[in-house]
Amino acid sequence: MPDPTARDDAKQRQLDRHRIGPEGANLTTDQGVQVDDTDNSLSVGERGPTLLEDFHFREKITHFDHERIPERVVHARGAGAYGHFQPYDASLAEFTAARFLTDPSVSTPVFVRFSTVAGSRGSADTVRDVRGFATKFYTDQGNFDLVGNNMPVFFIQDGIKFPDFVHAVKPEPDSEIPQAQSAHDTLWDFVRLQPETTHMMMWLMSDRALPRSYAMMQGFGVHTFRLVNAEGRGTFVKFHWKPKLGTHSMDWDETQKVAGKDPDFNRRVLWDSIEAGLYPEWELGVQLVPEEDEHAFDFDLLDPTKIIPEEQVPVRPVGRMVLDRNPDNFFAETEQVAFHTANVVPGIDFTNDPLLQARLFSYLDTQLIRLGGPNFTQLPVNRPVAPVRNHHRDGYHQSDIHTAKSAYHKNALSGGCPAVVSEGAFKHYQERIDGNAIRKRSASFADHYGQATLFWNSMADWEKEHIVAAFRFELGKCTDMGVREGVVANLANVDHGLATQVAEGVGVTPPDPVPGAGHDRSSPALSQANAPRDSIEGRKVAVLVADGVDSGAVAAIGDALVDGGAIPELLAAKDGYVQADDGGRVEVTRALSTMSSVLYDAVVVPGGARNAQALKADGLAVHYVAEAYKHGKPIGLLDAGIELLNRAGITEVRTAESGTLTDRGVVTRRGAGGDFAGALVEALAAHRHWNRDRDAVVA
Ligand code: HDD
Repeated sequence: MPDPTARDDAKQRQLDRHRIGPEGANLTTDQGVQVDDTDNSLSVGERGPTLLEDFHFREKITHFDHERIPERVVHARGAGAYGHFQPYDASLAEFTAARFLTDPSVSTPVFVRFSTVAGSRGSADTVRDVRGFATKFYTDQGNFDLVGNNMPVFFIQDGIKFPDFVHAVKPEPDSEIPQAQSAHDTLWDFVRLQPETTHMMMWLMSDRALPRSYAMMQGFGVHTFRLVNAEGRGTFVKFHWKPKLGTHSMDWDETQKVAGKDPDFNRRVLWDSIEAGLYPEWELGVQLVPEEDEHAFDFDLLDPTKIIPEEQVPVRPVGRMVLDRNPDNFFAETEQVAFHTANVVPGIDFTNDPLLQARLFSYLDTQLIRLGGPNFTQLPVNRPVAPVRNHHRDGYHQSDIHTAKSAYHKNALSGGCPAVVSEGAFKHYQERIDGNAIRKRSASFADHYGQATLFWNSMADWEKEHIVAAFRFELGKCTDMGVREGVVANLANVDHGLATQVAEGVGVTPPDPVPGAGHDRSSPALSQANAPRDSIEGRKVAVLVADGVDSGAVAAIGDALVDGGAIPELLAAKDGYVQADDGGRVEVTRALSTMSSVLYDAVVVPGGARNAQALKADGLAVHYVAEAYKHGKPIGLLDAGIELLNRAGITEVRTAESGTLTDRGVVTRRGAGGDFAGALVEALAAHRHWNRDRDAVVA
């Protein structure tokens, strides 16, 4: 059950003052005048022209006409939630003066918005894309925004290229095709001509671009930031979010189907899990680098196309974030929230990463037009809980009433207030800089391939297969053969085997090996194969039922799944109920036809001879099994239910003769032996089972 105490924080109390409900109210105009008819406009006679003096009509239509604001130029599609963050202890105080990171008694309210990058506001959630992971901490020292992504590097090194990159990835300008896709000529033309994109493209072609849910993806601040302690000493820092549920992804074929079956898939899962009290949770971690080690790496800390391998600098746990409240109004909160990398609090500062420096300009600038003027910080979702006092005045949508006569510093008329004080104020880090104005990238940013190779080397075999398949898909959609050739030639700098496999798939001559390219280093932390696999929380399981189903088995499986925090749903040919083998009724959650196997993490077929017979004869039920197999999902089958495997064309799997057996993530049981539910839970926690001949199955 949702924990109501979690919602009583300074931010929620502030928002309460703005929340308005309809209860017991009468309909009025915006001027508060009651309205007795909002269905008929005022006209001359029953069939005559409408009168201009109908102020209610005019106001209603005018307001409607102005309901839309520009969508975000990137990250337009998103979903958000409130929660709170709390540090584990005070150990970071040695490095930062930021109270919210160092006082374990302080729980800081947060608002998080997850997003895709390329698609429009109404585009599908499960496209191949980077996911935004932006967190606003409403700290008592002011707002701190950590505007990150679910991938730790970025496409470009200098923000001046950002408009070029975005123009390349967005739909092509003549036809506005394709929507929310990277598989088109202009993106890959940009990529082949900008080798600094290579490392990020490896991430984008990996399963990281297809997260199973927002609660199952990592977050990264990407840039190297700076922590500053009370004495003014700086330490370089990279921020990491690690999900409690582990980092898990979907299958590419599956995500494409989900985009049609449920375009709101990720948004819905986030919403539903919070409503169900299954609160998404992440651990904040930091990688710390002392300033004297700035040049101790074979890459530049200021280069946003590079990670610091976790094996080199471990991620130090700092605290925990839980999201426990959905917004009340999507537009007011999720759409109007405004994040900005420049929103920092004492104890956190910037570095000279040229991508970060560009962002420090861009976010405020874009918000001025998107939110219509300089007062968007007063919108409820954006308002800090720390007091705001300054001499900013006027502008569109000013909603504060400043009572002072003096709107300037220095003043004596208001007793010198608001006062400029040193104690508790933000003090910019005093870095000594000396140089000429110059348009030139540092030579220390020049290696575009070393970490792309590191990423490739770190992947499990199945992850490599998925990356090759993704490159083939994306380049296979490019109509310009020169684009395909250019990308493949570039990949030869990462790994010759990778380049060759991609080339063979897209009809391009495999490139010659590049002398000196590649190395044999790896970083196990980069592989999703090494993510924790000890929880089934939030997983959805389709239990297929028909008349004659073994109701005892249905109940036992349901209990085991619910105990672990999973969500079983009973699907039948029709809504309502089915007649169980013992004559009782089994309630159906939904009709098979309203859902799809791609909306579940596993499919289970309980026993019962009549049940199995009916499901075998139902092509849709059989398709659930076949498709789940194709997408690597656990399948559980009991007794007569096992027959569905054959019907689905799955022949390579060994099934139980008696007792329980798991093979390739398919759990079967005949008779009474073994712990079927336990084996199913284990297979579900493992997430996906790629050791199958998935291509042999028609689905
Ligand atoms: Fe950005 C939005 C993340 C580079 C300019 N960005 C935006 C959002 C996220 C990121 C998560 C959505 C925030 C929300 O939910 O409202 N952006 C990143 C990351 C980057 C990055 C992790 C590289 C490390 N961005 C980047 C550059 C520029 C921008 C280099 C421009 C020079 N980003 C913007 C923007 C957006 C934005 C145009 C669009 C809407 C907004 O800011 O408020 O200003």
